[in-house]
Amino acid sequence: MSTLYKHEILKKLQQSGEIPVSGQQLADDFSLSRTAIWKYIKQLEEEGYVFETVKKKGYILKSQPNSLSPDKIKAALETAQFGEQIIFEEQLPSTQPLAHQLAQQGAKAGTVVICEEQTAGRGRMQREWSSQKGKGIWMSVILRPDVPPYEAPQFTLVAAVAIAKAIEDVAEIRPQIKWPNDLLIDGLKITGILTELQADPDLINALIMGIGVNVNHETADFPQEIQTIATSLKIQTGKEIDRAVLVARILYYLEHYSAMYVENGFSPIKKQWEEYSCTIGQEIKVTTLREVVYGKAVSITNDGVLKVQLPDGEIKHVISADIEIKK
Ligand code: BTX
Repeated sequence: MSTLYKHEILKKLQQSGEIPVSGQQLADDFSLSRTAIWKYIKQLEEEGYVFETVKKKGYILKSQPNSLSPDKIKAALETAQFGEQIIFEEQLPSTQPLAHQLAQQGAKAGTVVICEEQTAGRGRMQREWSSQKGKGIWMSVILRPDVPPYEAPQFTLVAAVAIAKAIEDVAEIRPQIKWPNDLLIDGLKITGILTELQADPDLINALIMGIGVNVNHETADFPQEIQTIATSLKIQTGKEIDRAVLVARILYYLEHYSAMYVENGFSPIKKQWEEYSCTIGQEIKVTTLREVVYGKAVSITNDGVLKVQLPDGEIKHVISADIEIKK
């Protein structure tokens, strides 16, 4: 049986809401027999979907499993290409190495590696990223932008805008972006982004965009050492969020904004970035590989570089660093 038909049938039933869709209508829409439609419905039931069958009227989708199955993500997708290929695993050490491997083997732009649990999830500079089973979105997306390698860091900012917009749509809460790679709600970390590169000196072969979003955690689900710095969408909104729908929305905006970046550079996205930013105007501590400086974040440039005014008035351009916002 074709998975393509399965998620198209699912999409129809999702869109129809409380209005029943008849087996005959589905059969006509997809040029399948009614028996084939019935088999697809049974298969979906085995995966945890619950349907109400209304006599002589058809099926109503009553509930969906809060899983990250590719079928479910694809049923919610509204992209041209992103998410066409989804590699799903229950457990991985990290989604990044597998995505790197697939990119080297020629995987298309928009290929997604996603899992329910990471046992060795990582942040920048080999820091740990806690990736609790069934609670969050732990995924890597392969991008193949036609831009020079020195522009790679700007994709972190592009992704931050894409994820912020997706969270706002799906969870109805507005996150803030802390330059360069964190999304915060109420000052606590909800999302981390890890952008890694496969490149020749003047050509990007692939960008591996690692995205971690804390979705349905309770505070006690986080390891003790990050309970005071991390939060989840459920903690913040009081609602259980459908992770597959959020994945689909992130892919939608990631496709949109990364194409916009390749076409027109960062400047058209900068305004959106600034609207979500909690960094600009703040006194910050900047830690780079070489030094620690204090100053005021004054703006970001059209290239996504952070401009920091030091106490003596000098303006420092920061390309890559960790920052801490001083209260
Ligand atoms: P980062 O280096 O900016 O942040 C890592 C720091 O964040 C940790 O040192 C810890 O203090 C804190 N932290 C760890 N886990 C969490 C969490 N779940 N929520 C909030 N704070 C946390 C950020 O790096 C980039 C993270 C990317 C994660 C994705 S998940 C999919 C992909 N696979 C993979 O291994 N990493 C990426």
